[in-house]
Amino acid sequence: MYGLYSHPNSTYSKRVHIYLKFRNLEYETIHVALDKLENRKKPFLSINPYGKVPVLKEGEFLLSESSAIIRYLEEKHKFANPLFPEDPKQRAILNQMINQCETEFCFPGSVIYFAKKFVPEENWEPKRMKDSSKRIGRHFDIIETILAKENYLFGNQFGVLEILYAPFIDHVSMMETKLPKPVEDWIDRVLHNPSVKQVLKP
Ligand SMILES: N[C@@H](CCC(=O)N[C@@H](CS)C(=O)NCC(=O)O)C(=O)O
Repeated sequence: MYGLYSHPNSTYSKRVHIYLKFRNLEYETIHVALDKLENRKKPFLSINPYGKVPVLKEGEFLLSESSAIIRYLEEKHKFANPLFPEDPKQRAILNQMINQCETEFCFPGSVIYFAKKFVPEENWEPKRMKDSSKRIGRHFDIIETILAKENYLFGNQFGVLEILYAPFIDHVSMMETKLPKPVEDWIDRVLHNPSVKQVLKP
């Protein structure tokens, strides 16, 4: 059975929980008390020297980075309906979109989320936060061109991108960005997916 080092408020961990539920893979959650900085100390630092969750455990094998974990499990299990296409060009496009999800949405989103959730307002960096909102707005305008025609971002079905976006779009109202209607409808569809709901709205 898999183990998943995780914390209930960790957006990146939630991605892997959603994936494991989506694939009905059996696993146990290993709680890491981020609030007590357990992740910054031994023994957790020998599990992930970067001190971050999630980390997948399979016997002696340890793997961090949410998207790498999902990719590994997908490749290992060879499901009948794989989330990564065989065709190298299609696969490359999906990997490109995964990177854009991280850099153009999750990273600027985390800047805003972290400030609003954990930093007193007098210590916010308004310019950085405004630039982050703008960057997210530009990203939404770009993905709108896909979502105006399709229900999901890749291959017109719920997939790895939706799993990676889900815990972050759950906080989209914090990001002070105008949502194009197709993006708003997509967010609604993603947040109503049964595996997503199981993790985000248990
Ligand atoms: N790129 C990593 C990011 C993981 C990450 O930033 N995890 C956060 C929780 S959401 C964490 O463990 N933070 C603890 C810390 O940085 O001290 C991934 O995709 O898994």
